[in-house]
Order: sequence, then structure tokens, then C-alpha cells
Amino acid sequence: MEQQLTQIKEDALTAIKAAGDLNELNEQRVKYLGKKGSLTAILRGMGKVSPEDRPRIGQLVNDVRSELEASLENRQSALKADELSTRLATEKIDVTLPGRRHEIGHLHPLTLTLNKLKGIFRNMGYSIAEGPQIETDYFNFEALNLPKDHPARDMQDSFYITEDILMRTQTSPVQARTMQAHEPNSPIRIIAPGRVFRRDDYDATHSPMFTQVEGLCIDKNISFSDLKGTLTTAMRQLFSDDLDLRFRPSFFPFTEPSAEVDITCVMCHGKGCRVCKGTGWLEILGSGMVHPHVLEMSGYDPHKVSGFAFGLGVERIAMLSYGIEDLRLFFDNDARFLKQF
Ligand code: 2NM
Repeated sequence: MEQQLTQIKEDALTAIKAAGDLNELNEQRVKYLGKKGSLTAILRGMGKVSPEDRPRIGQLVNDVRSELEASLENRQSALKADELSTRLATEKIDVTLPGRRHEIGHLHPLTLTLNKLKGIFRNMGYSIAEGPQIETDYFNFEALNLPKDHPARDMQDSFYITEDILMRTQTSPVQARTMQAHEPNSPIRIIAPGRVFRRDDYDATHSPMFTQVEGLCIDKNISFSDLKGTLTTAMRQLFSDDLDLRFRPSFFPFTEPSAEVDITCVMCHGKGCRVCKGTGWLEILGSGMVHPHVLEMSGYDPHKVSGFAFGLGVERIAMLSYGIEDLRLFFDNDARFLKQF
């Protein structure tokens, strides 16, 4: 028994010293001190030892156990130290490498353009008005003087939900709603930005959904010169101080007189280029004096107050601002495009 113990001790100490890493060391711990280990087996066999030898042998087993545990502890510390110095020698951190940046998103070019427009009109005393994208026939057409046979009212041209409810084709219903929410004849200065919907093909210049900003100014003695001054100021702040405006007679059911507004081409400064098709002008706005019948229908008295209104497409403004040639880029959500703004 004593001989056996000495043998186990010698073998174990040799094996512990030879263990090359922590895994190997643990295998040795299990082999000798584990539940099925050889020293544990000796301990279990103590019952067969004669009572007079038992204390001495028991003491011996405990001494061997202590010695092996101490040896395992030592070897473990040594192996851990080795491992650490190897890691310190091989794992190098290059503190001169540039840090990894978090990608930060930003506003969409249409939002940037819309924010700029909102700021320009806010500075002129306008409030921002919003309204539903799903409208009634009454607010989208009737209250705006659009006759029953107007092409926009056709199933072919608008998205109808029921016979009486449709996706708004312009943001002017917001203007009509705003007038009706006000005390009759009280002054109004609002812009109504938002999405509008028209049945259209989807190509480089058409989309069934686009973004509009419409404006409405009503007060005593508002004249066409107020319209010209306001739009001139707005367009110069939007693009550049040196551009001019050109008003061409036109027709809209909700305004009389009506005018389409051109600005000096922002690409060639009026010299004539591909973008303005050689004319030096860009068509950018629709506008006019609010039709007396439109004022009346929303409770305003055209003998007491007058107003002007206008509308523009935000996509078109953004395309000219950033030199974008394809409308679809705004809606495709391709990060390679969006990252550029
Ligand atoms: C345009 C062009 C001209 C317009 C008119 C009105 C309202 F509600 F006052 F009648 N809102 N917007 C208007 C006038 C819109 O868009 C091209």
C-alpha cells in the first residue's frame, strides 16, 4: 500500500511537471485526484487496511493529496504566467490605426429641401398647415372650384378609395380646410407641404406620389404685386439672389387670374442649356389670385378680402438644387445615392 502510494506520487509529480498547458494539467488533476482518480481509489480501499495501520496510511494518503494539490497549484500559476507573457508578446494593438466610426444617418434630400422652403416662408410670417392624405371629393375638388368634368376628377387620373373618397391630388384641400376653420375674413398666411397622389407612370420624370408645397395668403388688399414680391423673395432665397422671375398667363380653376412662374435657369444663369432646353428659363411654380368663388365657398367675402395662392413640386426643386436627373432616385432608398447629401 505504501509502495503503491509512493509510485502514484512520483508518477503524478512527473506528469504535473510535464503538462504543457492548462488543459493537460487538468487531465492530470482528474487522473489522480478526480472521483475515479487513482488516489481516490486508494482512499476507498482504506477499509481493507488493518485497524492499527489505518491512521498511518490515512495520514500518508492525505500528505500525498496535499503535495499533489500544491504541485498542481504551482504548475497552474506557472502555465498561466507563460500564457500571459506569450499573449503579451504576440498580441499587439496598433494604437495609431484610425478609429472605427459609427455610421450616422442624415436627412433625406427631399426633407432638406422641404425644411429650407419651410424656413423661408416661416421667416415671412407663414405657418405650416397639414391635412389628411386621404380626402373627400368635396375638399379635394368641389371647394376648389374644380368642375365635374375636370380631367383630374377622372378615375383615370386619381386614386379613388370610394366614389367620394380619394388620395388627395394636391395639398389645396388643406387651404380650404384652413379657411373653413378660421373666423370668416380673418387673415391667413400658411404653406401646406405634403404628399400628393396622381395616377401616373413611374419614370425619370413622373411618379404616382410626389411632394407639394402650396401657399395661401389672405388679407385685406392683397394684390398680384404681393404675390410677385413674395415669390421673388422666396425663389431668390431658395436658389440665388440674382435670379429673375417671369410670370406667364395661365389657367387654374381655383385662381383668377392665374400665372405660371419661371425663374432664370439655375444651371446656366439664363444663357440657355440642356436643362432649360435653351430658353434660359425654368418653369417652377403655379400661382394666382384666389378665385372669388373659392373664397366664398369657404366662408370668406371676396368684397372684403383677397388672396393669392401658389403651388410647387419639392422633387423638382431638389433636382435643380442638387443637379439630380432622375426623380426615382428620391424613392428608391439606395444608400449610395442618399449618402451624398
Ligand atoms: C397651385 C397653383 C395655383 C392653390 C390655390 C389654392 C386655394 F386653396 F387657395 F384655392 N391653394 N393652392 C394653387 C394656385 C395651387 O399649384 C400649382
